[in-house]
Amino acid sequence: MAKKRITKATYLKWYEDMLFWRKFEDMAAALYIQQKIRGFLHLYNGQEAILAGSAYAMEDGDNMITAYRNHVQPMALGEDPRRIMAELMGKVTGTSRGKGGSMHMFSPDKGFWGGHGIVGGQIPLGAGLAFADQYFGRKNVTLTYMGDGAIRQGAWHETANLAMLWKLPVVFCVENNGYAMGTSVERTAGQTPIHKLVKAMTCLIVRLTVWIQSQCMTLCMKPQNAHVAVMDQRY
Ligand SMILES: Cc1ncc(C[n+]2csc(CCOP(=O)(O)OP(=O)(O)O)c2C)c(N)n1
Ligand SMILES: [Mg+2]
Repeated sequence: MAKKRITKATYLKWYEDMLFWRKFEDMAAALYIQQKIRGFLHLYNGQEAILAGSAYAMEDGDNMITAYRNHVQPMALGEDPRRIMAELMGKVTGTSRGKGGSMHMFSPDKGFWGGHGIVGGQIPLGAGLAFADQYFGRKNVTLTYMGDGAIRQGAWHETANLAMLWKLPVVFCVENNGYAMGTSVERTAGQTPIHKLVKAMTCLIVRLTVWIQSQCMTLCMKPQNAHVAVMDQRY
């Protein structure tokens, strides 16, 4: 990851991208109601600013992995939106040949490794991608996103500890929208806000904070593992 200049053109590009992603998902929601998209459909609406900013910090060869709100991430990394829509509609022309559906987008050639429905399941996988970079001497970073609910998972605690111990080049980004399904963070966390909890597991945080549409994005810029806790609100 690199430190990049943020100009007016950058803000406009972010706004354009976020608007496109929102419209894309609005369309997906309409198709879902018509039952043309089957199964689950978890939208990313309201959280787009996190992606716009953090994808901008990525460089060639960096990787990204997330949970099930995963329709727009591959687009941010250059995937054709038509392939995402095809996947949502179960078509063979989709990114997972129509077999994954809403929660399982994959575009490994673009550095996007899913798309995971098991809460917290992507966290050790993200550390694994980072381990591969370290092992093969590549100077890349893996962005690993998770919801606030995933912080309750043992997989997160084990992975955070190993990442810290082995100094893996992974950035854990906690997208704290205040709820895990219907359960509020206050009802499940001994420590709120969540960044106090993750701080204990953090090697290093270099922060660049940008405000877009009243949402705060915090980007990590150093190739060493770090935790970022971002407050957001789903629309
Ligand atoms: C291991 C596991 N337990 C339970 C579930 C059911 N479940 C689906 S979404 C969810 C809440 C996750 O909340 P959070 O991580 O905050 O993500 P958000 O939906 O807010 O983005 C739960 C418990 C699951 N998918 N996986
Ligand atoms: Mg949540």
